[in-house]
Amino acid sequence: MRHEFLQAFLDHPAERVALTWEGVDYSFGALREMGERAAGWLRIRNVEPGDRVCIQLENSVELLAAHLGCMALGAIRVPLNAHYKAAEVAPIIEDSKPQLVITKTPRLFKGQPIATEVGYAQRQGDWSEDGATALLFTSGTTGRPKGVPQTWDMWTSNLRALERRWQLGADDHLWLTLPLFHTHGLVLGLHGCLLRGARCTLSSRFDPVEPPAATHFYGVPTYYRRWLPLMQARPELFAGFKLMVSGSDGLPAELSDAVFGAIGQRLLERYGMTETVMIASNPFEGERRAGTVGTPLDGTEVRIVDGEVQVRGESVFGGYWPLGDDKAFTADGFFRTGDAGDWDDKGYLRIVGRKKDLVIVGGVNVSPAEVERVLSTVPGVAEVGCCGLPDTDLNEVVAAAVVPDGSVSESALRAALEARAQDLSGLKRPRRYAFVEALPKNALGKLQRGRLPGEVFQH
Ligand code: MLC
Ligand code: AMP
Repeated sequence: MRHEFLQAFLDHPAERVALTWEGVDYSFGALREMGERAAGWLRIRNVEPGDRVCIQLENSVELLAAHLGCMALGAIRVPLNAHYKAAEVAPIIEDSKPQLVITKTPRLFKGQPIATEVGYAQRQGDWSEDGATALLFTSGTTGRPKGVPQTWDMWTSNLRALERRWQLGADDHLWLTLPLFHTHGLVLGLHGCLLRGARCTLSSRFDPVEPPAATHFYGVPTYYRRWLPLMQARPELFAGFKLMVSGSDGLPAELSDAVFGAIGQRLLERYGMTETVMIASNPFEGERRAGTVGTPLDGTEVRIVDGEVQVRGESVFGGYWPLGDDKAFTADGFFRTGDAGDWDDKGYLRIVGRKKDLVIVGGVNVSPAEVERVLSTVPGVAEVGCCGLPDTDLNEVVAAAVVPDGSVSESALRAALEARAQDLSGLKRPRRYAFVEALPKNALGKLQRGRLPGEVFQH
C-alpha cells in the first residue's frame, strides 16, 4: 500500500518548483523522474524493497537522487554522517547490513558493495512502501551508535503537527543548509518540503552569508551565532524571512535576544530527538518565550518524572535497532529522553540540562564514552574521562581529562592523543586536554563526568 506521505508527494503539480540547487530549478515532476530512474539503477545493483542502503554524501542533488531512488523502490535509507571516519562507520555498517553503500570515501567501507556515484537507469519503483523508510543512527550514551527506525507514520504525523503549529504551506520557500544525515535537516527540512509541496533551496553547508530570497530557515544555535554580525550590520537582508527556527540544542536567551534586537524577529525554538521527531515547539503566532521550547505538539504527550522529560505519541519510535533497550521506555510506554526539564508558569517546557552523558557540539551529539574509548588506546594513558565545556561558537566542545601512566612525557602524550583523535570526526575531538592524577569517581569507582568541568577545567 502507498503511504499518504508518498501520495501527497506524487500529487504535487508536476511543473511546480521543488528544489533549487546551484542555481538550477528542479520541478516535482523532475524529482519523481529522478527517483524512478535512480530506483532502476538500484535494482541493477541488486537492491530490493526493504534492503538497507547507506548514503554517505554531502548535501547535493545527487544525495537527493539517492534518497528519492530508495523512496520509489521502498528501500530503507541509512544516512551516514559525511564527516565520519572508518571507526565511526564500522558499527553502523555492522548493525544495518546494507545491500549497497553510496559514498565518496570507499576506503572507509572495506568489503562492502560500494557505489561512488548515483546512477540512473530505466524508470522503476511504484512509491508503495508504507512502513519503515529510514534507519537513523544516533550517538548512544554507551559510545556505540544506536539505530532508530523511522516510519512514514512517525514523520507524517509529526510534520502535519508542525504544519499546523508553524502555519506552513505550499508557498513556503525553505533555505536548507542543515546536513541531510540528521533528523533536523532530513525530516523537518527536506521531507517537510516534499510533503507539503514547498520549495527548497539546498546548500552544501551553512555559511553565514547573505541568504537567498527564501521565506523560511531552520538552524542550530551556532548558525545564528555565526550570522549575528551580518544580522546586526545588514538587518534588511533578513526581512524576507517569515519564520526562522532554532533547535537541536538549547538556544541561549541572550542569543535569542541579540537576534531579536538585530532583525526584529524572535527565533522560534523547538525541541526534538531522532527517537521522537519533534516534541514541543513555540508558536508561530502568540508568545515565543526565550529560554523555553514551547508546548507539546499535537499527538505528543509530555510529562516530567523525577526531572526527566518523558514522551509518548504517534511520532515516537518503537525501539532501537537491532537490539532494543529495555530501559528506553517506561512500563506505560513513555520514552525516557534523558533530558532534564521543567514547566514555566505559562506551561511552556524548559530544557534545563541532561541526565544522559552526552555533549552536543554545534548541534551534533557526541558520546563522551566513545571519545574516551578511542583515547584510552593511546600508550601512556592510564585513564581518561571526557565532558562538555561551554563554547561561544559551538555551544559546547569536548574536553578530556587524562591520567598519564608516567611512561612518556606530557608533551609526547598530548601529541599522541591529538594524533589518535584524528580517528574521530572533527566535532568529537577534544578541544582541551588536562593531565590529572586521578579522575572524580563515586564510591563504586564509577567515573563522574559531571564533576570534570568544575574540578578539572575551571581554570
Ligand atoms: C562538521 N564536522 C563534523 C560535523 N560537521 N563532524 C561530525 N559531525 C558533523 N555534523 C567537523 C568537520 O569535518 C571538521 O573536521 C570540524 O568539524 C570543523 O569544525 P568547524 O569548522 O567549527 O565546523 P563546521 O564545519 O563549520 O561545522 C559546524 C556546524 C555543523 C555547526 C556548522 O556541524 C553543522 O551544520 N551542524 C548542524 C548539525 C545538525 O544538523 N544537527 C541536527 C541533529 S538532529 P576537520 O577534520 O576538518 O577538522 C537533532 C534533533 C533535533 O538534534 O532536535 O533537531
Ligand atoms: P539527536 O539525538 O541528535 O536527535 O539529539 C536530540 C537531543 O538534542 C535531545 O535529546 C536534546 O538533548 C537536544 N535538543 C534538541 N533540541 C533542543 C532544544 N531546543 N533545547 C535543548 N536541547 C535540545
